[in-house]
Amino acid sequence: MRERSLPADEVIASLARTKEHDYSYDRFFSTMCSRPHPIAVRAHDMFLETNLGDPGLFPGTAGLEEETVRMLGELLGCPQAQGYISTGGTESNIQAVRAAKNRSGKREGNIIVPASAHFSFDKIGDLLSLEVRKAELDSHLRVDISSVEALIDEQTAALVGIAGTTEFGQVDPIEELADIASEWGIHLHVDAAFGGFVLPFLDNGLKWDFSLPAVSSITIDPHKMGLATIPAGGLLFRNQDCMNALETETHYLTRAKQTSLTGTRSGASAAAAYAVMMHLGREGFREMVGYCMELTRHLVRGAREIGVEPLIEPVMNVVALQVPQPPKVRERLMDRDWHVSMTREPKRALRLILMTHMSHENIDLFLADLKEILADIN
Ligand code: 0PR
Repeated sequence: MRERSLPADEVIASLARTKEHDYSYDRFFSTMCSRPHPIAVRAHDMFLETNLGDPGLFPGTAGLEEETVRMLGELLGCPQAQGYISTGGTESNIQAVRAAKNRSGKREGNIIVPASAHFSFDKIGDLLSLEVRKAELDSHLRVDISSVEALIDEQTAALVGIAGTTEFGQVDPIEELADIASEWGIHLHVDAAFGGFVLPFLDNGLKWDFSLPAVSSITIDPHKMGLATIPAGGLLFRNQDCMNALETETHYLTRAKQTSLTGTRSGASAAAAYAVMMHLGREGFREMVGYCMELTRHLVRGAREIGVEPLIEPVMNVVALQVPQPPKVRERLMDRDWHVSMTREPKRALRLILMTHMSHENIDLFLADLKEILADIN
Protein backbone atom coordinates (compact mmCIF):
# COMPACT_ATOMS: atom_id res chain seq x y z
CA MET A 1 0.00 0.00 0.00
CA ARG A 2 1.05 3.59 -0.60
CA GLU A 3 2.35 5.65 2.29
CA ARG A 4 0.63 8.89 1.26
CA SER A 5 -2.96 9.55 0.31
CA LEU A 6 -3.92 9.77 -3.36
CA PRO A 7 -6.73 12.27 -4.14
CA ALA A 8 -10.10 10.59 -4.71
CA ASP A 9 -10.47 11.81 -8.30
CA GLU A 10 -7.08 10.34 -9.18
CA VAL A 11 -8.06 7.00 -7.66
CA ILE A 12 -11.31 7.02 -9.60
CA ALA A 13 -9.54 7.99 -12.83
CA SER A 14 -7.16 5.10 -12.36
CA LEU A 15 -10.08 2.73 -11.77
CA ALA A 16 -11.76 3.98 -14.94
CA ARG A 17 -8.59 3.38 -16.96
CA THR A 18 -8.31 -0.13 -15.56
CA LYS A 19 -11.94 -0.91 -16.33
CA GLU A 20 -11.31 -0.03 -19.96
CA HIS A 21 -9.35 -3.30 -20.22
CA ASP A 22 -12.56 -5.25 -19.64
CA TYR A 23 -14.54 -6.44 -22.65
CA SER A 24 -18.06 -5.25 -23.46
CA TYR A 25 -21.29 -7.12 -22.73
CA ASP A 26 -22.42 -6.20 -26.26
CA ARG A 27 -20.18 -8.97 -27.61
CA PHE A 28 -20.75 -11.57 -24.86
CA PHE A 29 -22.47 -14.80 -25.85
CA SER A 30 -20.69 -16.74 -23.13
CA THR A 31 -22.21 -15.33 -19.97
CA MET A 32 -25.30 -16.09 -17.96
CA CYS A 33 -25.08 -12.70 -16.28
CA SER A 34 -25.97 -9.40 -17.87
CA ARG A 35 -25.86 -5.71 -17.15
CA PRO A 36 -28.08 -5.32 -14.12
CA HIS A 37 -31.37 -3.49 -14.50
CA PRO A 38 -30.90 0.21 -13.58
CA ILE A 39 -33.28 -0.14 -10.64
CA ALA A 40 -31.13 -2.99 -9.28
CA VAL A 41 -28.11 -0.70 -9.35
CA ARG A 42 -29.97 2.00 -7.44
CA ALA A 43 -31.26 -0.46 -4.86
CA HIS A 44 -27.82 -2.05 -4.48
CA ASP A 45 -26.30 1.35 -3.88
CA MET A 46 -28.91 2.20 -1.21
CA PHE A 47 -28.17 -0.95 0.81
CA LEU A 48 -24.39 -1.16 0.40
CA GLU A 49 -23.53 -0.99 4.09
CA THR A 50 -26.13 -3.49 5.29
CA ASN A 51 -25.05 -6.85 6.65
CA LEU A 52 -27.54 -9.69 6.71
CA GLY A 53 -25.00 -11.75 8.63
CA ASP A 54 -26.25 -9.87 11.69
CA PRO A 55 -29.88 -9.28 10.71
CA GLY A 56 -31.01 -7.91 14.08
CA LEU A 57 -29.06 -4.73 13.30
CA PHE A 58 -30.83 -4.34 9.95
CA PRO A 59 -34.42 -5.47 10.52
CA GLY A 60 -35.66 -3.45 7.54
CA THR A 61 -33.24 -5.15 5.17
CA ALA A 62 -33.93 -8.55 6.74
CA GLY A 63 -37.64 -7.99 6.07
CA LEU A 64 -36.80 -7.16 2.46
CA GLU A 65 -34.94 -10.44 2.12
CA GLU A 66 -37.92 -12.34 3.57
CA GLU A 67 -40.23 -10.63 1.11
CA THR A 68 -37.88 -11.44 -1.78
CA VAL A 69 -37.85 -15.09 -0.73
CA ARG A 70 -41.65 -15.04 -0.50
CA MET A 71 -41.93 -13.64 -4.04
CA LEU A 72 -39.48 -16.24 -5.34
CA GLY A 73 -41.45 -18.99 -3.57
CA GLU A 74 -44.65 -17.72 -5.15
CA LEU A 75 -43.00 -17.73 -8.57
CA LEU A 76 -41.93 -21.34 -7.98
CA GLY A 77 -45.30 -22.62 -6.76
CA CYS A 78 -44.78 -22.41 -2.98
CA PRO A 79 -45.33 -18.97 -1.38
CA GLN A 80 -44.53 -20.33 2.08
CA ALA A 81 -41.11 -21.65 0.99
CA GLN A 82 -38.21 -20.85 3.30
CA GLY A 83 -34.77 -19.75 2.21
CA TYR A 84 -32.39 -16.88 1.76
CA ILE A 85 -30.55 -14.77 -0.80
CA SER A 86 -27.16 -16.38 -1.29
CA THR A 87 -24.12 -15.35 -3.30
CA GLY A 88 -25.16 -17.43 -6.32
CA GLY A 89 -25.90 -20.84 -7.71
CA THR A 90 -22.82 -22.46 -6.24
CA GLU A 91 -23.67 -21.49 -2.66
CA SER A 92 -27.34 -22.41 -3.11
CA ASN A 93 -26.45 -25.83 -4.50
CA ILE A 94 -23.94 -26.45 -1.69
CA GLN A 95 -26.48 -25.51 0.95
CA ALA A 96 -29.31 -27.52 -0.58
CA VAL A 97 -27.19 -30.66 -0.64
CA ARG A 98 -25.81 -29.92 2.82
CA ALA A 99 -29.36 -29.71 4.19
CA ALA A 100 -30.28 -32.96 2.44
CA LYS A 101 -27.20 -34.70 3.79
CA ASN A 102 -27.72 -33.45 7.35
CA ARG A 103 -31.37 -34.47 7.35
CA SER A 104 -30.69 -37.89 5.86
CA GLY A 105 -27.94 -38.72 8.35
CA LYS A 106 -25.96 -40.30 5.47
CA ARG A 107 -22.53 -38.99 6.38
CA GLU A 108 -20.59 -40.85 3.68
CA GLY A 109 -23.34 -41.07 1.15
CA ASN A 110 -23.74 -40.17 -2.48
CA ILE A 111 -25.74 -37.81 -4.61
CA ILE A 112 -26.93 -38.40 -8.14
CA VAL A 113 -26.63 -35.55 -10.61
CA PRO A 114 -27.10 -35.48 -14.38
CA ALA A 115 -23.89 -35.64 -16.44
CA SER A 116 -24.86 -32.11 -17.54
CA ALA A 117 -24.71 -30.74 -13.98
CA HIS A 118 -22.83 -27.54 -13.29
CA PHE A 119 -19.32 -27.97 -11.86
CA SER A 120 -20.53 -26.66 -8.51
CA PHE A 121 -21.60 -30.24 -7.78
CA ASP A 122 -18.00 -31.42 -8.07
CA LYS A 123 -17.09 -28.86 -5.41
CA ILE A 124 -19.97 -30.17 -3.31
CA GLY A 125 -18.66 -33.73 -3.47
CA ASP A 126 -15.31 -32.52 -2.21
CA LEU A 127 -16.65 -30.17 0.46
CA LEU A 128 -19.31 -32.48 1.87
CA SER A 129 -17.44 -35.78 1.37
CA LEU A 130 -20.17 -37.16 -0.84
CA GLU A 131 -19.68 -39.33 -3.89
CA VAL A 132 -21.09 -37.50 -6.91
CA ARG A 133 -22.63 -40.07 -9.24
CA LYS A 134 -23.25 -38.78 -12.73
CA ALA A 135 -26.26 -40.11 -14.59
CA GLU A 136 -26.14 -40.35 -18.37
CA LEU A 137 -28.08 -38.13 -20.72
CA ASP A 138 -30.64 -39.24 -23.30
CA SER A 139 -30.57 -38.20 -26.95
CA HIS A 140 -32.29 -34.89 -26.05
CA LEU A 141 -29.54 -34.18 -23.49
CA ARG A 142 -31.93 -34.65 -20.56
CA VAL A 143 -30.99 -36.96 -17.74
CA ASP A 144 -31.72 -40.59 -18.54
CA ILE A 145 -34.11 -41.90 -15.90
CA SER A 146 -32.95 -45.52 -16.19
CA SER A 147 -29.40 -44.36 -15.53
CA VAL A 148 -30.56 -42.55 -12.37
CA GLU A 149 -32.37 -45.71 -11.25
CA ALA A 150 -29.25 -47.77 -11.81
CA LEU A 151 -27.16 -45.43 -9.61
CA ILE A 152 -29.51 -44.98 -6.66
CA ASP A 153 -29.01 -46.95 -3.44
CA GLU A 154 -29.58 -46.80 0.32
CA GLN A 155 -26.73 -44.32 0.70
CA THR A 156 -28.17 -41.75 -1.74
CA ALA A 157 -28.70 -38.50 0.13
CA ALA A 158 -30.12 -36.45 -2.73
CA LEU A 159 -31.20 -36.51 -6.34
CA VAL A 160 -30.55 -33.46 -8.48
CA GLY A 161 -32.44 -32.38 -11.58
CA ILE A 162 -31.65 -29.33 -13.66
CA ALA A 163 -34.19 -26.88 -15.00
CA GLY A 164 -32.05 -25.08 -17.55
CA THR A 165 -28.72 -26.84 -18.00
CA THR A 166 -25.66 -24.62 -18.15
CA GLU A 167 -24.53 -25.89 -21.53
CA PHE A 168 -27.72 -26.76 -23.39
CA GLY A 169 -30.53 -24.91 -21.61
CA GLN A 170 -32.32 -28.25 -21.39
CA VAL A 171 -34.81 -29.22 -18.67
CA ASP A 172 -34.52 -32.65 -17.06
CA PRO A 173 -37.66 -34.79 -16.64
CA ILE A 174 -38.25 -33.46 -13.13
CA GLU A 175 -41.67 -35.18 -12.82
CA GLU A 176 -40.03 -38.56 -13.29
CA LEU A 177 -37.22 -37.69 -10.89
CA ALA A 178 -39.92 -36.64 -8.42
CA ASP A 179 -41.52 -40.10 -8.68
CA ILE A 180 -38.17 -41.75 -7.89
CA ALA A 181 -37.50 -39.32 -5.04
CA SER A 182 -40.83 -40.04 -3.38
CA GLU A 183 -40.49 -43.78 -3.89
CA TRP A 184 -37.10 -43.74 -2.11
CA GLY A 185 -37.96 -40.93 0.34
CA ILE A 186 -35.02 -38.86 -0.92
CA HIS A 187 -34.48 -35.11 -1.16
CA LEU A 188 -34.95 -33.83 -4.72
CA HIS A 189 -33.08 -30.63 -5.47
CA VAL A 190 -33.80 -28.69 -8.67
CA ASP A 191 -31.01 -26.49 -9.95
CA ALA A 192 -32.87 -23.68 -11.72
CA ALA A 193 -30.04 -21.18 -11.24
CA PHE A 194 -30.52 -20.11 -14.85
CA GLY A 195 -33.98 -21.43 -15.72
CA GLY A 196 -35.74 -20.11 -12.61
CA PHE A 197 -36.33 -16.71 -14.15
CA VAL A 198 -37.01 -18.11 -17.64
CA LEU A 199 -39.31 -21.13 -17.39
CA PRO A 200 -42.15 -19.45 -15.45
CA PHE A 201 -42.52 -17.04 -18.38
CA LEU A 202 -42.45 -19.51 -21.27
CA ASP A 203 -45.81 -21.32 -21.16
CA ASN A 204 -44.25 -24.58 -22.34
CA GLY A 205 -46.22 -26.75 -19.93
CA LEU A 206 -43.14 -28.24 -18.27
CA LYS A 207 -43.54 -29.21 -14.60
CA TRP A 208 -40.37 -28.75 -12.64
CA ASP A 209 -40.98 -26.56 -9.56
CA PHE A 210 -42.61 -26.86 -6.09
CA SER A 211 -45.92 -27.70 -7.77
CA LEU A 212 -44.43 -31.21 -7.71
CA PRO A 213 -44.74 -32.29 -4.05
CA ALA A 214 -41.46 -34.26 -4.13
CA VAL A 215 -39.35 -31.21 -5.00
CA SER A 216 -37.64 -30.26 -1.72
CA SER A 217 -35.40 -27.37 -2.77
CA ILE A 218 -34.72 -25.06 -5.70
CA THR A 219 -31.79 -22.87 -6.71
CA ILE A 220 -32.84 -19.72 -8.61
CA ASP A 221 -30.41 -16.91 -9.30
CA PRO A 222 -31.48 -13.28 -9.47
CA HIS A 223 -27.99 -12.41 -10.79
CA LYS A 224 -28.56 -14.45 -13.93
CA MET A 225 -31.90 -13.94 -15.70
CA GLY A 226 -33.25 -12.00 -12.71
CA LEU A 227 -31.30 -8.89 -13.83
CA ALA A 228 -30.11 -8.20 -10.28
CA THR A 229 -26.59 -7.18 -9.31
CA ILE A 230 -23.87 -9.76 -8.61
CA PRO A 231 -23.84 -11.56 -6.14
CA ALA A 232 -27.48 -12.56 -5.86
CA GLY A 233 -28.47 -16.20 -5.64
CA GLY A 234 -31.66 -17.72 -4.33
CA LEU A 235 -32.10 -20.87 -2.26
CA LEU A 236 -35.57 -22.08 -1.43
CA PHE A 237 -36.78 -25.04 0.63
CA ARG A 238 -40.30 -26.33 0.76
CA ASN A 239 -39.95 -27.08 4.50
CA GLN A 240 -38.51 -25.27 7.47
CA ASP A 241 -36.88 -28.60 8.48
CA CYS A 242 -34.29 -28.12 5.76
CA MET A 243 -33.42 -24.64 7.00
CA ASN A 244 -33.17 -26.07 10.53
CA ALA A 245 -30.71 -28.64 9.23
CA LEU A 246 -28.38 -25.77 8.27
CA GLU A 247 -28.43 -23.94 11.60
CA THR A 248 -25.29 -22.94 13.42
CA GLU A 249 -25.36 -21.25 16.82
CA THR A 250 -24.13 -17.68 16.70
CA HIS A 251 -23.67 -16.84 20.38
CA TYR A 252 -22.83 -13.16 20.21
CA LEU A 253 -24.90 -11.99 17.24
CA THR A 254 -28.34 -10.38 17.29
CA ARG A 255 -29.90 -13.71 16.34
CA ALA A 256 -29.01 -16.95 18.06
CA LYS A 257 -28.78 -19.03 14.88
CA GLN A 258 -27.57 -18.64 11.33
CA THR A 259 -28.42 -20.76 8.30
CA SER A 260 -26.39 -19.06 5.56
CA LEU A 261 -23.03 -20.41 4.43
CA THR A 262 -21.27 -17.07 4.58
CA GLY A 263 -21.25 -15.00 7.76
CA THR A 264 -21.09 -11.36 6.81
CA ARG A 265 -23.21 -10.91 3.69
CA SER A 266 -24.48 -7.85 1.91
CA GLY A 267 -28.16 -6.94 1.92
CA ALA A 268 -27.56 -5.04 -1.31
CA SER A 269 -28.16 -8.08 -3.51
CA ALA A 270 -31.45 -8.87 -1.79
CA ALA A 271 -32.53 -5.26 -2.25
CA ALA A 272 -31.53 -5.38 -5.92
CA ALA A 273 -33.44 -8.62 -6.54
CA TYR A 274 -36.47 -7.21 -4.70
CA ALA A 275 -36.37 -3.97 -6.70
CA VAL A 276 -36.27 -5.70 -10.09
CA MET A 277 -39.11 -8.08 -9.22
CA MET A 278 -41.31 -5.29 -7.92
CA HIS A 279 -40.52 -2.98 -10.81
CA LEU A 280 -40.89 -5.45 -13.68
CA GLY A 281 -43.57 -7.70 -12.28
CA ARG A 282 -44.45 -10.88 -14.17
CA GLU A 283 -45.45 -8.74 -17.12
CA GLY A 284 -41.98 -7.19 -17.41
CA PHE A 285 -40.22 -10.54 -16.99
CA ARG A 286 -42.45 -12.12 -19.64
CA GLU A 287 -41.45 -9.35 -22.03
CA MET A 288 -37.75 -9.68 -21.19
CA VAL A 289 -37.77 -13.47 -21.59
CA GLY A 290 -39.78 -13.04 -24.81
CA TYR A 291 -37.05 -10.77 -26.15
CA CYS A 292 -34.31 -13.30 -25.28
CA MET A 293 -36.29 -16.10 -26.94
CA GLU A 294 -36.77 -13.95 -30.05
CA LEU A 295 -32.98 -13.41 -30.14
CA THR A 296 -32.58 -17.17 -29.79
CA ARG A 297 -34.85 -17.88 -32.75
CA HIS A 298 -33.07 -15.19 -34.78
CA LEU A 299 -29.70 -16.80 -34.07
CA VAL A 300 -30.88 -20.33 -34.89
CA ARG A 301 -32.57 -19.16 -38.11
CA GLY A 302 -29.42 -17.33 -39.21
CA ALA A 303 -27.19 -20.26 -38.25
CA ARG A 304 -29.29 -22.63 -40.35
CA GLU A 305 -28.97 -20.26 -43.29
CA ILE A 306 -25.20 -20.75 -43.18
CA GLY A 307 -25.54 -24.51 -42.73
CA VAL A 308 -25.04 -24.71 -38.97
CA GLU A 309 -27.48 -26.75 -36.88
CA PRO A 310 -28.13 -26.58 -33.14
CA LEU A 311 -27.54 -29.76 -31.11
CA ILE A 312 -31.09 -29.58 -29.81
CA GLU A 313 -34.00 -27.32 -30.64
CA PRO A 314 -33.49 -24.63 -27.96
CA VAL A 315 -35.81 -24.94 -24.98
CA MET A 316 -34.69 -21.63 -23.55
CA ASN A 317 -32.21 -18.91 -24.52
CA VAL A 318 -29.15 -21.18 -24.68
CA VAL A 319 -27.96 -22.53 -28.03
CA ALA A 320 -25.33 -25.17 -28.75
CA LEU A 321 -24.18 -24.91 -32.36
CA GLN A 322 -22.55 -27.84 -34.11
CA VAL A 323 -19.51 -26.65 -36.02
CA PRO A 324 -16.44 -28.52 -37.26
CA GLN A 325 -13.44 -28.11 -34.91
CA PRO A 326 -15.24 -26.09 -32.20
CA PRO A 327 -12.04 -25.06 -30.32
CA LYS A 328 -10.55 -23.60 -33.50
CA VAL A 329 -13.75 -21.81 -34.48
CA ARG A 330 -14.05 -20.41 -30.99
CA GLU A 331 -10.49 -19.15 -31.09
CA ARG A 332 -11.11 -17.39 -34.39
CA LEU A 333 -14.30 -15.86 -33.02
CA MET A 334 -12.43 -14.65 -29.95
CA ASP A 335 -9.85 -13.04 -32.28
CA ARG A 336 -12.76 -11.04 -33.65
CA ASP A 337 -13.82 -10.07 -30.13
CA TRP A 338 -16.80 -12.46 -29.93
CA HIS A 339 -16.98 -14.15 -26.56
CA VAL A 340 -18.41 -17.61 -26.92
CA SER A 341 -17.83 -20.73 -24.88
CA MET A 342 -17.95 -24.44 -25.62
CA THR A 343 -19.87 -27.41 -24.33
CA ARG A 344 -17.80 -30.30 -23.01
CA GLU A 345 -17.08 -33.68 -24.57
CA PRO A 346 -18.71 -35.81 -25.85
CA LYS A 347 -21.01 -33.09 -27.19
CA ARG A 348 -18.49 -30.46 -28.19
CA ALA A 349 -20.26 -27.44 -29.69
CA LEU A 350 -20.20 -23.67 -29.58
CA ARG A 351 -22.32 -22.49 -26.67
CA LEU A 352 -24.18 -19.21 -26.88
CA ILE A 353 -26.45 -17.60 -24.32
CA LEU A 354 -28.83 -14.94 -25.54
CA MET A 355 -29.10 -12.46 -22.70
CA THR A 356 -30.83 -9.07 -22.62
CA HIS A 357 -27.61 -7.27 -23.52
CA MET A 358 -27.55 -8.94 -26.97
CA SER A 359 -29.12 -7.40 -30.07
CA HIS A 360 -30.37 -8.61 -33.46
CA GLU A 361 -27.72 -6.43 -35.13
CA ASN A 362 -24.88 -8.04 -33.21
CA ILE A 363 -26.23 -11.51 -33.90
CA ASP A 364 -26.15 -10.68 -37.63
CA LEU A 365 -22.57 -9.41 -37.36
CA PHE A 366 -21.61 -12.54 -35.42
CA LEU A 367 -23.17 -14.83 -38.02
CA ALA A 368 -21.38 -13.01 -40.84
CA ASP A 369 -18.07 -13.57 -39.02
CA LEU A 370 -18.93 -17.19 -38.27
CA LYS A 371 -19.71 -17.78 -41.95
CA GLU A 372 -16.33 -16.38 -42.99
CA ILE A 373 -14.47 -18.40 -40.38
CA LEU A 374 -16.21 -21.63 -41.38
CA ALA A 375 -15.45 -21.02 -45.06
CA ASP A 376 -11.83 -20.36 -44.14
CA ILE A 377 -11.21 -23.47 -42.07
CA ASN A 378 -13.00 -25.84 -44.48
N1 0PR B 1 -26.17 -23.99 -11.68
C1 0PR B 1 -26.30 -23.73 -12.99
C2 0PR B 1 -27.34 -24.47 -13.79
C3 0PR B 1 -25.48 -22.78 -13.58
O1 0PR B 1 -25.58 -22.55 -14.89
C4 0PR B 1 -24.51 -22.10 -12.79
C5 0PR B 1 -23.58 -21.10 -13.37
C6 0PR B 1 -24.44 -22.41 -11.42
C7 0PR B 1 -25.30 -23.37 -10.90
C8 0PR B 1 -23.48 -21.73 -10.50
O2 0PR B 1 -23.85 -20.41 -10.32
P1 0PR B 1 -22.83 -19.31 -9.79
O3 0PR B 1 -21.81 -19.10 -10.86
O4 0PR B 1 -23.72 -18.13 -9.58
O5 0PR B 1 -22.26 -19.80 -8.53
N2 0PR B 1 -23.57 -20.94 -14.74
C9 0PR B 1 -22.69 -20.08 -15.47
C10 0PR B 1 -21.56 -20.92 -16.06
O6 0PR B 1 -20.79 -21.54 -15.35
C11 0PR B 1 -22.10 -18.97 -14.66
C12 0PR B 1 -21.39 -17.95 -15.47
C13 0PR B 1 -21.82 -16.66 -15.50
C14 0PR B 1 -20.24 -18.27 -16.20
C15 0PR B 1 -21.15 -15.70 -16.20
C16 0PR B 1 -19.55 -17.31 -16.94
C17 0PR B 1 -20.01 -16.04 -16.94
O7 0PR B 1 -19.32 -15.07 -17.67
O8 0PR B 1 -21.48 -20.96 -17.27
